[in-house]
Amino acid sequence: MELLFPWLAAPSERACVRLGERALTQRQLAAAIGGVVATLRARGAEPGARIGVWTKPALETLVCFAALAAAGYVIVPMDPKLGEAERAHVEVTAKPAVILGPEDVSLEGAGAWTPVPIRGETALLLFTSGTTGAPKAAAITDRNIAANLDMLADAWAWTGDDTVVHALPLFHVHGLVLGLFGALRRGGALRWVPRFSPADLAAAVAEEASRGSAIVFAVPTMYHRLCEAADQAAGLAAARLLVSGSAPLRADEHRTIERLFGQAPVERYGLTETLINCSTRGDGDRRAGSVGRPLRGVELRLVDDARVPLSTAEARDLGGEICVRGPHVFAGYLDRPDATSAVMDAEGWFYTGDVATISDDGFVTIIGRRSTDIIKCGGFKVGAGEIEACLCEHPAVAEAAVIGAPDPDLGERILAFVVTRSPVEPGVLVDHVAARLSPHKRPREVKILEALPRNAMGKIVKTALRGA
Ligand code: MLC
Ligand code: AMP
Repeated sequence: MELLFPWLAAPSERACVRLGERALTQRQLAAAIGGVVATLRARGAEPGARIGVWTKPALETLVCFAALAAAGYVIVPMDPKLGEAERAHVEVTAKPAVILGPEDVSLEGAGAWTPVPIRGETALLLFTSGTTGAPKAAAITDRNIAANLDMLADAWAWTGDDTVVHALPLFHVHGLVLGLFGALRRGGALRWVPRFSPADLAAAVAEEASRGSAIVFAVPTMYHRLCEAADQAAGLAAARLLVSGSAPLRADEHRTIERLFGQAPVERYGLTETLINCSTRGDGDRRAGSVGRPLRGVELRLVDDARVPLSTAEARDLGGEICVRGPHVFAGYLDRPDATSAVMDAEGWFYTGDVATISDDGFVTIIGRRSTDIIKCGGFKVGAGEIEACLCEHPAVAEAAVIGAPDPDLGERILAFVVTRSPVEPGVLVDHVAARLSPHKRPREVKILEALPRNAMGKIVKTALRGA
C-alpha cells in the first residue's frame, strides 16, 4: 500500500505549504484535510466523487487540493477567471458534485479520516484545448502522478529538503501536479506566490533559500520578465535549481539566465496528457535549446506522418513527431473515446503533435508543432478554433482566423484576423473574447481584413496570414 504523500502515515512538524506569512506543518495540514473531508461528507460527497476547486489565491486552496488528492476524490480545478461559456462547459462535462472555494475550508481540522492508497484511479480532470472545439477533460490517475513525480525526483535529485517556489496558476499540470503534489510527495514544501511579479518571486526564493534549499518552477515568459527586471530579481540566484517548462525557452534566453543568475536553467518538456517526458538532469549537461533526454521510465520515439518510427539518423537529421509511452501517460479524455483514440494507439503510444530531433547522445530538441492551430501564449495552451468560434459569435463578425505570432515575451501572441459585417473597433472584439473565455485566451491584436486568404479548395491559408 503506497500513499501519494507518504508522510501522511506519520506527519511531522516540518512546514509543507506556505503563502506569504502563513504556513502549515505536515501535522496541521493532515488535521485540516480532516476538516475538508468532513465538509464534503456533510454535503453528501464521498471519496471518488468529482469536486470542483476555485483556484483562488489563499493557503486554503492548497489545503483543498491536498485534501482531495489524499482522500481519493476526483479534482476538477477551476480558474476563477473562466468565462461564462467556459464555466458552463466545465460544469456540464465534469459534473462536479460540489464546488469548493477557500471560504469552505477551515484550518482547524475535524475528525478522523483515512488516506487512500494509490489505486490507478482518476485523481484529476484537467481541461486542455485542442485544435478545434471546446477544451477536453484529460483524466490523470494517482498512479500517473506518483510515477511521474518519482521520475522527476531522480532527474533533479529532488528531495524533502527542497522547497518549491512558484508563481504559477493551480489549474494546470505545472503549478498543481509538479508544484504542489510534487513538493508534498517529496515531503518538502511549496511556497506559492499567487500573483507573479519578478520582485515577489525573487524575494520568496531568497527567503526560502535562507531556510534551506529552494527550487524554482516557472514558464519562459516569467524567466523573460525576471531577466528584464534582473535588478529586482537578484534573489533568484539563491535557488538550487531554476527549472523552466510549459513552452520553448529560447537558446539566447537560456544563456541570459545563466549570465544574470549564475546558473543555467534546467529545461523539461511535458503535456497535460502525459505529464513530463524529458528533462535535463540537475547534475548533467544543461544544453541551450534542448529539453534534455527522456526521463527514466519514459519510452520516447519519433515518427513520420504515417506514424512509422524514424531511424536514428532520420531522428537526428530530419526530425519527426514525438510519441511517448509509460506509466505517466493519462487514462484518456473524459467521455471522449474518439478523441482519445486519435492521440493514443492500441500499444499505448501517445502522439504529442510536437516535432523534434534527437541528437546521437539522446538530447531532444523541439523544432515545431504539427498543427498551426495550437498556440502557446505565456505557457497557456490555446486552440485557435475556440477563439475563432467565439469571435464569430459577435454580431459584427462574418469570419475569423486566429494564429500564433512570435512574441519575445509571451512566446506566441494570439493574433486574430476578422472580416466584418458591420463596423466594429478591434478592442471591442478583444473584450468580447476576454469576457466569454478566460482573459489569457483574448487576442492581443485583432486585424480587420476585406477577405481571408483561401486556397483553391476554399480553405483558409493560415500561413499567408503571417505577413498580413
Ligand atoms: C487584460 N486583462 C483583461 C483584459 N486585458 N481582462 C479582461 N479583459 C481584457 N480585455 C487582465 C487579465 O485578466 C490579467 O488580470 C491582466 O490583465 C494581465 O493579463 P495577461 O496579460 O494575460 O497576463 P500576463 O501578465 O501576460 O501573464 C503572464 C504570465 C501568465 C506568465 C503570468 O501567462 C501565466 O501565469 N502563465 C503560466 C501558464 C501555465 O501555468 N502554464 C502551464 C500549463 S501545463 P490580473 O488580475 O491577473 O492582472 C503544461 C505542461 C507542462 O504546459 O509542460 O508544464
Ligand atoms: P499543455 O497542454 O498546456 O500541457 O501544453 C503542452 C505543450 O506545451 C506541448 O505539446 C509543447 O508544445 C509545449 N511545451 C511544454 N514544455 C515545453 C518545452 N520545455 N519546450 C517546448 N515546448 C514545450
